This record gives sequence, structure tokens and C-alpha cells, in this order.
Amino acid sequence: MITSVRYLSLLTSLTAIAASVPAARADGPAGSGAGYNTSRVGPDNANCTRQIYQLDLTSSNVVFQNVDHNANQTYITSLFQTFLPSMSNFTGMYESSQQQNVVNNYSLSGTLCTPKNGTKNPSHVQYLIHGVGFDSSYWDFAASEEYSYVRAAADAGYTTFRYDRLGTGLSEKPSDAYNVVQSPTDLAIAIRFAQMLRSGDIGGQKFDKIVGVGHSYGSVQVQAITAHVPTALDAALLQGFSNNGTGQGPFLAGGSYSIATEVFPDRFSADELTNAYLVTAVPQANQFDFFYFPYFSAAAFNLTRATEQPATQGVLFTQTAIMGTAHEFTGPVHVVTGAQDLPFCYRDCYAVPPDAKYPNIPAYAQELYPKTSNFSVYIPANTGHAVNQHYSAPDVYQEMLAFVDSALM
Ligand SMILES: *[C@@H]1O[C@H](CO)[C@@H](O)[C@H](O)[C@H]1NC(C)=O
Ligand SMILES: *[C@@H]1O[C@H](CO)[C@@H](O)[C@H](O)[C@H]1NC(C)=O
Ligand SMILES: *[C@@H]1O[C@H](CO)[C@@H](O)[C@H](O)[C@H]1NC(C)=O
Ligand SMILES: *[C@@H]1O[C@H](CO)[C@@H](O)[C@H](O)[C@H]1NC(C)=O
Ligand SMILES: *[C@@H]1O[C@H](CO)[C@@H](O)[C@H](O)[C@H]1NC(C)=O
Ligand SMILES: *[C@@H]1O[C@H](CO)[C@@H](O)[C@H](O)[C@H]1NC(C)=O
Ligand SMILES: *[C@@H]1O[C@H](CO)[C@@H](O)[C@H](O)[C@H]1NC(C)=O
Ligand SMILES: *[C@@H]1O[C@H](CO)[C@@H](O)[C@H](O)[C@H]1NC(C)=O
Ligand SMILES: CC(=O)N[C@H]1CO[C@H](CO)[C@@H](O)[C@@H]1O
Repeated sequence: MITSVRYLSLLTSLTAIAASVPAARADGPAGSGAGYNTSRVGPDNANCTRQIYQLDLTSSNVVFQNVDHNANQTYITSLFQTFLPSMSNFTGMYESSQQQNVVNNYSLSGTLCTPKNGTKNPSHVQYLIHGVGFDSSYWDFAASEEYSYVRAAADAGYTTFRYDRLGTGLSEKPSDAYNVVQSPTDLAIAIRFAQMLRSGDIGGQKFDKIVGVGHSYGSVQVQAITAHVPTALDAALLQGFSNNGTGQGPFLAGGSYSIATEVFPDRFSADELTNAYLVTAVPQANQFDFFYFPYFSAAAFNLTRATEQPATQGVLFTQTAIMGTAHEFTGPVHVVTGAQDLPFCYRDCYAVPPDAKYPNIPAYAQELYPKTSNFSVYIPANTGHAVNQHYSAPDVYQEMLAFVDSALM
């Protein structure tokens, strides 16, 4: 299990983040490294508005010490080597036993899309959080229209809100890739956006029902929201997720994570990103972590690589630390993980121990939800970690939307 109890108690202060009225401003010029075609705001069946939200936040962060903030590749790789065999040794060498409060204003780009053909209920929203290697275009993936979850949701009458996580897309890329851009900061942002959806600060609509939908590290954040602020969401849909950590090491090793400005000099410059913003080293490393051959098109793979977004080493080292048992969450929970997912199933979601309590690896996630009203799992066949980029995506979307229908009934 990858849940770290040590971090959880220290994160309780996140629930008490001071409320403030967020200022919104119009988009500036498109960032050079945004992972998406910035002239596309969304699919043509939805009325989409993209804007920058300024979030004033305090988060209780892990303190990395003895790390070289202007790390070179040799150093970054050696940190991964230390991290992989023994996390506790890494912790002793590179992390303080104390957390620190980090106070910042972050600019984040978010997009609200309402179905043009009317909503099932205007006060219901799906709140979409993407994972590592992507930005919010994971949810409006434009290799072809059938890959857009935003479109499928709008066709089904659902409003969606998605944002570029800190350090990706059109959102701010803070220079401190260890002590600022890490999972407690990302969780504080994710909680704040959920609160803003409730309070009418996004699109002027107060949403009474919010379904949190994540992918991978985005699902870790949705899970962490349900654990830390149990009333922030009404239902959770965790795509590309489990609470089995066996595949995390192979994921980090297989990605050969490398300095983004060196891998993609045409898209990322050193003015924008410091060295510990990382991407998979080569296309085949991206394939290794995210894809299951031959069940995806060359166009989907090429677009994923061409628009790949960085993750900081601080995020990669802390990404599962925010998970925890959601003791008070009572809504329904649905887990959708590809049968051949690498980081969360180590390539076989049915590889449970003999005499296992549950029939598959994702099903163990119900142990994080003692009070859920309904826990369910769907394991699409012939699907790797990047669910929305495989041929199965359109069918998977219908299954996900059936869960959303039942959750919002
Ligand atoms: C970018 O999106 C716009 C609007 O959807 C579209 O007209 C244009 O063809 C797209 N450009 C590329 C390179 O895909
Ligand atoms: C689209 O959204 C904008 C801003 O919320 C609104 O003014 C406009 O009327 C909407 N258009 C349609 C066709 O729903
Ligand atoms: C990389 O950085 C380390 C210190 O962090 C230094 O010892 C090493 O010489 C550097 N390597 C290169 C190739 O610059
Ligand atoms: C964030 O911005 C607000 C005004 O937008 C300002 O009052 C506050 O001091 C800022 N906080 C930080 C930490 O810069
Ligand atoms: C809009 O909704 C109506 C009524 O449900 C349906 O007949 C029509 O096909 C829909 N149009 C589109 C573009 O989805
Ligand atoms: C994908 O990229 C490869 C390598 O650059 C190229 O050979 C191939 O034609 C591309 N395929 C498509 C469908 O874009
Ligand atoms: C966790 O995943 C590993 C690798 O797939 C598997 O061998 C093990 O049985 C799993 N454990 C549980 C409890 O599912
Ligand atoms: C429980 O979830 C499953 C799968 O999402 C759904 O088919 C079923 O209707 C749900 N049951 C109840 C009682 O909501
Ligand atoms: C195996 C290994 O890397 N052990 C290291 C654990 O951390 C201590 C310092 O805290 C080192 O001295 C060990 O070499």
C-alpha cells in the first residue's frame, strides 16, 4: 500500500484554508508549451469559456532538503535511484521531518463547458482533474472528436470544468519544482476549485452536485479531496487508479524522466521551466508508461507525445502521499482502470494474491471508502494507463457516464 499516514495528519490544515474571493482575468497570450491547440476551447457541442483563475492558497508542504534546486540530469537521475529502492531511506536523506506552510497566489487556467443542447440539470457538474504527462486537454483529447470526454459528457447533458494543473498547460509554472510544486499544493488547489464550483465562483453557477473525475495523479487528488473534505464532492470517479503501489517504481524507472527543456527545446524554454520539470525521455518511454500496443492509433500516440506536459520531481516524489482513507465520504465511488495499466496494476489488474479478498487490484480501493453508498469497478480490456488515448475510450466514456447518471439520479 502506498498510503502514507505520516503526511495525512499534517495535511489536516488544508481543510482550513482561508476562503478568499478569487479574482479572474481573461487569458493572456498562449503559452508556448501548452499541450493543446489553444485556439480550441472545447468541442463544438459545448459552450466553453477558458480563463485564468488566481488562487490565494496556503498548503502544508513536504520540505525537501539537501536537494540541488538547479539540478542537472545526472543529479535528477541519481535522486530517482535513491527514491526507488527504499523510500524511507530517501525520506531520511532528503526530507525534513517537519512540514512547512507555503503561501502563494497561483494562476491557473480552467475551462467550463456547458452543453449547447441543454443540460440535464444546470446545477450538476463533472469536475475533471488530469494526471502526470498531460494537461487539461486529456479530457478534450483532439486526436479525433470521439476521444473528447468533454464532448461525450456534453452529449449526455453534463457541464464539465477542467483545469491545467500547476506547472502544465496555460497555468503558472513556479520555479521551485520541489518545495512548491508538489502534491500538497496540488491538493490545496483541487480543494479550492471544488469549493469555488459550490459557491458560484466559476461561471456564476452554484453547483449543488459535483462529481469529481480524475485520471491517475488526478484521481489521487480526487481521492484525497474525499478524504480531507468529505462534503466537497458528491461522487468520485477514479480513472487510471488503484491503491496498489507495485507499479509506481516501474512507472518512474520506465519513463526515464528527463529535463523537459532538453527533451522538447522547441516547446519549453529555460525562462519558463527550471530543470526539475521532467518529461519521459523518448517516445518509447512514454509508450512504456501509458500505452498498451496495439490498442491505440499512431495519431493518438503522436499527439500525446507532441503535447506531453512536464511533472516536477517534487510531484513525482510526493504524488501518492496525499491519499488516505475517506472515513466520512458517503457518496458513490467508481474506479475505471485499464486491464493493462502499468503504474496502478503493473500490467495485470487481475493479478491478485491467491485467496484474495477482492477479484481484482482496483477493487481493493473500496478499503479507502468504509462509508460509500456504492462502490464499483470497471476494467476495460485492451487498455493501458492513458485510458482516453486507447481505442476503447468511446465505450469507456459511455460506461463512465452511466455511473455519473446513477450518481446524480
Ligand atoms: C486548432 O483549433 C482550431 C479551432 O478548433 C482549428 O481551426 C485549427 O485547425 C486547429 N489547429 C491545428 C493545428 O490542429
Ligand atoms: C455561452 O456562454 C456564454 C457565457 O456564459 C453566454 O453568454 C452565452 O449565452 C452562451 N451561449 C450559448 C449558445 O449557450
Ligand atoms: C551535476 O551536478 C552535480 C551536483 O549536483 C555535480 O557534482 C556534477 O558535476 C554535475 N554534472 C555535470 C555534467 O555538470
Ligand atoms: C495574493 O493576491 C492578493 C490580491 O490579489 C494579495 O492581497 C495577497 O497578499 C497575495 N498573496 C501573496 C502570498 O502574494
Ligand atoms: C438536442 O436535443 C434534442 C432533444 O433531446 C434532440 O432531438 C437533438 O438531436 C439534440 N441535438 C443535438 C445536436 O444533440
Ligand atoms: C506518427 O509519428 C511517426 C514518427 O514520427 C511517423 O512516422 C508517423 O507517420 C506518425 N503517424 C501519424 C498517424 O501521425
Ligand atoms: C498488487 O500488485 C501486484 C503487482 O501486480 C500484485 O502482484 C499483488 O498481488 C497486488 N496486491 C494486491 C493486494 O492486490
Ligand atoms: C451501484 O453502481 C453500479 C455501477 O456504477 C450501478 O450500476 C448501480 O445501479 C449502483 N447501485 C445503486 C443502488 O445505486
Ligand atoms: C542503501 C542506502 O542508500 N543507504 C543510505 C541511507 O541513508 C543514509 C543517510 O541517512 C546513508 O548513510 C546510507 O548510505
